[in-house]
Amino acid sequence: MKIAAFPIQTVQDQFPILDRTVRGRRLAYLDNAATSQKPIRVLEKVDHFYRNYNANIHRGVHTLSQEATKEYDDARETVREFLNAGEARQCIFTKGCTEGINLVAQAYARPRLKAGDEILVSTMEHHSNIVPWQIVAEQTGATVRPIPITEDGEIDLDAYQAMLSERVKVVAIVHVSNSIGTINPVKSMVAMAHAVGAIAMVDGAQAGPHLPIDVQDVDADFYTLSCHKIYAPTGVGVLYGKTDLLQSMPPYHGGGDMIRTVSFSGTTYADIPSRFEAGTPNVAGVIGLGEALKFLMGLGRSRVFEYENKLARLAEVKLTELGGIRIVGNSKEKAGIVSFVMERAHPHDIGSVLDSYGVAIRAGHHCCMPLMERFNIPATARASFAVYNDEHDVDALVQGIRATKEIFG
Ligand code: 7TS
Repeated sequence: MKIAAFPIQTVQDQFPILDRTVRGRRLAYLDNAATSQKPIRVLEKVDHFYRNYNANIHRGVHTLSQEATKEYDDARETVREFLNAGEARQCIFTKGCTEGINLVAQAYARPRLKAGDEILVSTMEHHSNIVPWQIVAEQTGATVRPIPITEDGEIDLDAYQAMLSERVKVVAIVHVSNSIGTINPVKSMVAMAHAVGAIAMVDGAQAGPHLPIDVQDVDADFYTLSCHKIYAPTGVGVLYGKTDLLQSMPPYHGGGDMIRTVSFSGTTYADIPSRFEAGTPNVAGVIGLGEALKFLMGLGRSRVFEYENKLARLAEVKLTELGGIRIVGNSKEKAGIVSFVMERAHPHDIGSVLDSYGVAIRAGHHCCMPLMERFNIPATARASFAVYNDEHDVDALVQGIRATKEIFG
């Protein structure tokens, strides 16, 4: 299979980590759903910040602080463009996707939910889109109900429709499954939630790196990103929200930079986005994020999607040809993630053998225990693709699996 014209060599040249070897072999990094590697321009952007204008933001009148503030604010505009949000102030910087979801659960849902209300999440959610809802359910008396999925790993839309009622106040749904790669029909699912008066939050942790995203088209009330998976430094996330909802919400954390005035007779809060960014944020990370998103947008996100998808589907075909391997998750719409199990080897054994071939994958439940339970398996082996992967990585994966088969019979 010929992979569509994609400047793979130019892309790979931008990732210094690809020069290293692992156990004497070329590194085939296929654990991108856990975190991606970083291009030189992101490393240099962060390095340049610390060397030249390291300062706290929104505080100083001095030049360094002004320069840091400008770069930080510019990154927010880049995020707006990346998500096609209406306004930059709708994009809140968090420390990760997990924090974004907790913020919505505590600042949006907690004051509104009451006993009898329902929160719908799908069975394929990452724990970070289940547990924050269970916590707020315990606090308010609401109930969390799982939307079933089919054998192929798609959301059962008929079951979802049947679960929707006026009791449902929140629907929280993953855009792309981190475990099995399913791309969910979030636009129609959001519309269905709205039809019964619920709000909808989309967990875009795995969509960010792989798909073009348009939050206005999806009409999500909230949308979260995990930026270290999108070529940015660790410790940065984004929460997008509709302006009126964000403005109606109390702060999640209290502290510096999120207030208008503070007095012992009463404190007033800053407008969005500052209201939700208490304390010194991850200035370097956010500035690095701006650069990472420019890198990805520069490659063309539809082209990236097509390229990664071809690699992942090629891997599925080659792995299946080996025999004794079952792909978990066969949704019609899938992104660059391949999950599989082998008849004789546990995923952790697969991961260890692959490591000796220089291939990095993740083995485990991928923080999706209810999904594993649905498929009646303890774990899967997961290969997840990024812009710098190529057919050699697929071949290394297949070679390692062949070796695993030989060892485990
Ligand atoms: N939602 C999804 C769909 C995810 O895949 C992850 C992380 C998160 C939320 C949480 O993101 P964080 O950046 O706040 O941690 N997923 C994975 C993974 O699949 N392997 O390691 C982390």
